[in-house]
Amino acid sequence: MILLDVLKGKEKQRIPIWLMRQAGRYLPEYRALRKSFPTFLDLVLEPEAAAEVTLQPIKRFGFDAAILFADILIVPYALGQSVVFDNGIHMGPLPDVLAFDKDSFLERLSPVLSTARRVTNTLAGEKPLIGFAGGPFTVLCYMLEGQSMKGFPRARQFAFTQEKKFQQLMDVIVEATLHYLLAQIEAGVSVIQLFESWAELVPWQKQDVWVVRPLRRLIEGIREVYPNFPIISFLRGSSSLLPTYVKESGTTAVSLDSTYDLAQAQSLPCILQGNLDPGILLAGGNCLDDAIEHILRNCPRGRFIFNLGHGILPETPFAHVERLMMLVKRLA
Ligand code: 1CP
Repeated sequence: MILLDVLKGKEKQRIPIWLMRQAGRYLPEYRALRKSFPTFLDLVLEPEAAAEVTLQPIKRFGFDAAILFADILIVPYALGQSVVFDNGIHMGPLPDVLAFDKDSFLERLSPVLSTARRVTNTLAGEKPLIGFAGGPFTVLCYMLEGQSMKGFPRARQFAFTQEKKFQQLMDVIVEATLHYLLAQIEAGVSVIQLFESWAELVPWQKQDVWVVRPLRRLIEGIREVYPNFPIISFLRGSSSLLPTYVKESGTTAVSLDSTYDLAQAQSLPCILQGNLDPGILLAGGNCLDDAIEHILRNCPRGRFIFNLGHGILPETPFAHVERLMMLVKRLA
């Protein structure tokens, strides 16, 4: 399994590739299946269909890994907060998170764990399944804001003005997320990606407490049970933090967003992933070919995983993904 080989520092013949948000709305077979479910959450909570959606992009493009079909906001859902995915995100009032109960939390997540078991069985050791969770800061931003809102003003105001309460909530999100990730690993996932998608909203004074320490606790918690388990961290919009983060967190790899020039990221002492701009994949043509070639020329061979700098855009023609696969497999 080439993706695991790279993450474990072994010899490899070519650069592995998968794409963030590779299952989803840009695929006609996803849109067709999605129609049979009233809401996105209904689909996520139906293991047979969710397993099929997880495998759709593997069947069509031959990516080197599958990623579990779920969402980072499944954690708030399992903590008892209502989450509606409908033209953005709409969430109910914050539940009494401090009354966290591990058993009922994992019980609500059991369909997702069942999806993971199904997919692992189908992949039969030929390709890895990536499990994931949101970074605690990102997840708490959604929980406090109650919706997707540019800059998360209310969540950040809460964080700055009610620091103690914010920290207590963070501690519970970390604990819950750790249980969820360990359960995913028990269900068969062989890599974890942590999506701290809103790291860019954290000022330097708070980077250590809001981002580095919570993610490090997740990584340490996983490794206490599964030593050396491969973990990819995505701190979107926070490249200045990466050198410190890599040193202090113990992450196996970092996923780079598109603001980072790969030529300059080489000095980071870990495996690298990313950083093709999803807008360039959407645009296609020469601009796509040039960007792919630039990445392949400048990536650290043997410790690089081809990916986007953020999730694939729903409008992306799948012919552009086919072109990407062809070039990466031919040139890499
Ligand atoms: O109706 C639909 O089809 C809903 C669209 C959709 C899909 C397909 C959402 C709503 N989530 C997902 C799946 C999903 N989300 C996956 C698994 C599929 C795959 O990767 O192949 C994963 C890993 C996520 C992760 C996720 N969800 C993140 C982190 C990654 C990132 O893009 O930064 C975030 C921030 C979310 C929240 C979320 N879920 C869905 C939407 C539209 C959003 C973003 C809302 C916003 O604008 O803030």
